[in-house]
Amino acid sequence: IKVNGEFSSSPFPRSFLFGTASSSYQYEGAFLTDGKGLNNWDNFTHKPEQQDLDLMDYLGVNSYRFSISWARVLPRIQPFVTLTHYDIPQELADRYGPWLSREVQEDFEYYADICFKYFGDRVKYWATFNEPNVVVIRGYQSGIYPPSRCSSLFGNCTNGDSEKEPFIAAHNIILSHAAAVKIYRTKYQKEQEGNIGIVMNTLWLEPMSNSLGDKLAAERAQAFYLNWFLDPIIFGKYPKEMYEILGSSLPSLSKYDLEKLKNGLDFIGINYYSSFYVKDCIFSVCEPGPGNSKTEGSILRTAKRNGVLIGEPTDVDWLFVYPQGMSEIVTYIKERYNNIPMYITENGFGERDNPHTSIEDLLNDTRRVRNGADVRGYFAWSLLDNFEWNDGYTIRFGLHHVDYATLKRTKRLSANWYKQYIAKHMAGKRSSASA
Ligand code: GBH
Repeated sequence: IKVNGEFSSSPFPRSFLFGTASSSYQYEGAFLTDGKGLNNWDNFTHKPEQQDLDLMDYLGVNSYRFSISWARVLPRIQPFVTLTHYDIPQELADRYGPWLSREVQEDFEYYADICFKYFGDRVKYWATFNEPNVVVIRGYQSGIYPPSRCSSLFGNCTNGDSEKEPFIAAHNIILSHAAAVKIYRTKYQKEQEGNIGIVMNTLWLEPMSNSLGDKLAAERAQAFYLNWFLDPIIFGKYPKEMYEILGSSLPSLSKYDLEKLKNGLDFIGINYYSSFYVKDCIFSVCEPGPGNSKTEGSILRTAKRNGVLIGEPTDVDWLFVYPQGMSEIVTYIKERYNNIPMYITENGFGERDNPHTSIEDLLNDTRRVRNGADVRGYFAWSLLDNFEWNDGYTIRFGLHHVDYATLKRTKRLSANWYKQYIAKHMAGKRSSASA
C-alpha cells in the first residue's frame, strides 16, 4: 500500500502520529496557581476570587518570580501544541470582546511569537486555534460559551448582534491565525523545521435527499461551518455562499490582509465526532434551524431522516456514532483543499458517568487511508476524563476513568483497545518483516 508516497505493509506510514488529545483548561484545573492569570473560562464558570492576585496587588509588587518545571517536558512524546483551546486572558476578553476588535490580532501574534521562540526547538507541530468555528458559533450566535453573546436572531439573549458579530469575530480570528503563521514562517520555520496549522470542528453534513435543493443546502451549511475559516486561509476569500447570503455584512479582506493570509497553513486539524442531515428550507417547507436564513443559508440540520437517526445516539446530545462521516469529511476536505496534509486531532465518545466506554466504532475506519487522503495522524479525545465545558465533570470522554475524589486513573476497555490497535498498526513498531 502506498501512503504519502511511502510503501508500507501497515496502512499507516512510519511518520503517522498516534496520540491522545487534551487541552489546558480542561485538564490542568489551575485557577490562580503557578502564576497563571485569569482567562475567559475562569470568568465564565465561576466568579473568581482573585486571591493570589489580590494579595500581590495589596503588597504593591510589580514582579513575580516563578519557575518552569523541567520534568513537565516529556522527552519521548512528540508534542502537538495548540496555542489557544477556547481560552484567552480575561483582560483581553474585557478589552476586545475578546475577538470583536482587530487589535487582538497583534496581541495574539505577540503571544505566538513568544511560544515559537521559547518552545519551538522542541515543538514541531503547532495549531494556532482549536475549533474557532465553535468559539464563534457558541460565543456569538447561541451564546452558550463565553462571551455569551447572542441576539433575538438566535433566541435566548439580547446582548449581542448575531447578524454581524460572529463574522467580525471570525475575521479577527482568521487574521490572528494568519499573523501567527506569518511570524512563524519568517522568523522560525526555516531553523526549527516545524509545521503550523489550525484545528477545526467538523461535522459531516449529509444532504437529506438527492434533490438539488438539499445538496446545495448541505453545501451552504458546510460553507457556514467549516469553509468559513478554511477558504479565506487557503484561498484568500470567503466561500461564495457566504458572499451571496451575507453581502456586505461579511467583513472584507483588504490587500494587507490577503498578504498576511498567503500560504496560511501546513496542515488542517480535523476534530470529528458526529454527522447530521441537512434539508433545504428555501424551496421546501421547513423551519430553519439552529440558525436562521440570514446566518446559515436557510437550512435545517437534524439527526433524523424518515424517523431514523443517522447513527447510534449517545449521552451527548450532539454526538451520533457515524464512523463513515470521518471518511466523508476527510474526502471532502481533501478534494476542496487540494489534498492538504490532515491530522485527525480529535475523535471520541462521551458518556455520562459510565465506567465502560469503547471507542471501537469511532476508530474502526481505515477508508481515510485507502482513499489516498494525506492523513498523517490520529488523536483520540481524550486521554483522561476531564472538564467538559458546560457539562462540567458529568460527561466523561476519557480512555481512562478519573475518580475525581482521589484523581485515581483507571483504564477503560477502550484504553486497551487503542493500545492494541496502535501496537498492530504503528509502522515503526512492526518487525523488519514489514519491509
Ligand atoms: C471538542 O468540542 C473540543 O475541542 C473539546 O475541548 C471537547 O472536550 C470535545 O470536543 C468533546 O466535546 O450544535 O452547532 O454546536 C466539540 C464541541 C459541540 C462541537 C457540539 C460540535 C455540534 C454542533 N462540539 N457541536 S452545534
